[in-house]
Amino acid sequence: MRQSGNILVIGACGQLGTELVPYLCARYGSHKIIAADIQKPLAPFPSDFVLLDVLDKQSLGKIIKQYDIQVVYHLAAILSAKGEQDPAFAWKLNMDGLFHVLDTCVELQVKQLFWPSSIAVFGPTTPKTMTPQRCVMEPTSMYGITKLAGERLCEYYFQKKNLDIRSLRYPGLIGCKAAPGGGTTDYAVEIFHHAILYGTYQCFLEPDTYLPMMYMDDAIRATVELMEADPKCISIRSSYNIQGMTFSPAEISKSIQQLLPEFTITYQPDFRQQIADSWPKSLDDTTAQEDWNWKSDFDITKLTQTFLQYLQQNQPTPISKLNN
Ligand code: AKB
Repeated sequence: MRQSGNILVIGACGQLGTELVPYLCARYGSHKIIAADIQKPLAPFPSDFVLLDVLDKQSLGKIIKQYDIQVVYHLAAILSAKGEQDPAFAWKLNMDGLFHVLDTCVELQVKQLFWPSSIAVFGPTTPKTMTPQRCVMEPTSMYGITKLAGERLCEYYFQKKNLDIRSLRYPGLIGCKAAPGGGTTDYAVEIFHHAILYGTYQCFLEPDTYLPMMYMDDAIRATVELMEADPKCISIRSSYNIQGMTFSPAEISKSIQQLLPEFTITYQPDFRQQIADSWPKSLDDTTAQEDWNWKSDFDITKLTQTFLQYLQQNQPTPISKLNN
């Protein structure tokens, strides 16, 4: 079911939005997409762009009315590592922002809403491997707490207000086009840039810290496939588990060394280690597979080849450094 009507992407300048907006423009036409963010984009979007602070509910409503928005992707959030530096603001932005979007969507009869959840909803008491869709969830980071509360709100608004809201529990997202902003899984993006620029990387997690990860192309395809799925197939209105790949810093560095044999890695774990240790290693995404045919495409080898090739073509890196 392709989306009809105009689409607003809030938090468009973030890691996900930077790649989602051009994808939506290509799929539905640039004239149907409005990108919004609290800051101006570094490079222009193919769509219209508006400045928006999601804490300003009045402006949000004005934009939705002005552009006759039917579908909203609300991506603005403070992530796990940044959230620990200012937990009160993480709560405010993540929760008040979500409330504003939910209420405005209901008030203005927006047809569909996408809101991202995260593996951060899980905590130390959650089963670590093949984490089930439904299980014990006791997150210990402020980000995780807001995401779990957000999931409950989403289901509440679906049941009580009939809002067609859909959500994914994203693993660590790895994209080559935009920098991640303040997450615990950010090392998996930084490592590629440092490998190309300096030939070495100091990792803030221990070598054997296994986490669920996903290449951006898979994440965007999952998002749009979920949004286009027949509502009758959507059995989860909190948020779906989706699995891409699982690896540790030691494993991704070995994968990089296959192509850049001189690459070296050192380890200096910081406060983010504790956050990572509280998260699962892999997720059971059977429900997403059964409901809307979810299947990931990228494994660690394809990720490494794609990312390094992109950086090779888009940054001034001597070709001889790549060994493929
Ligand atoms: C983070 O590390 O905070 C995010 C996430 C897993 O949601 N990438």
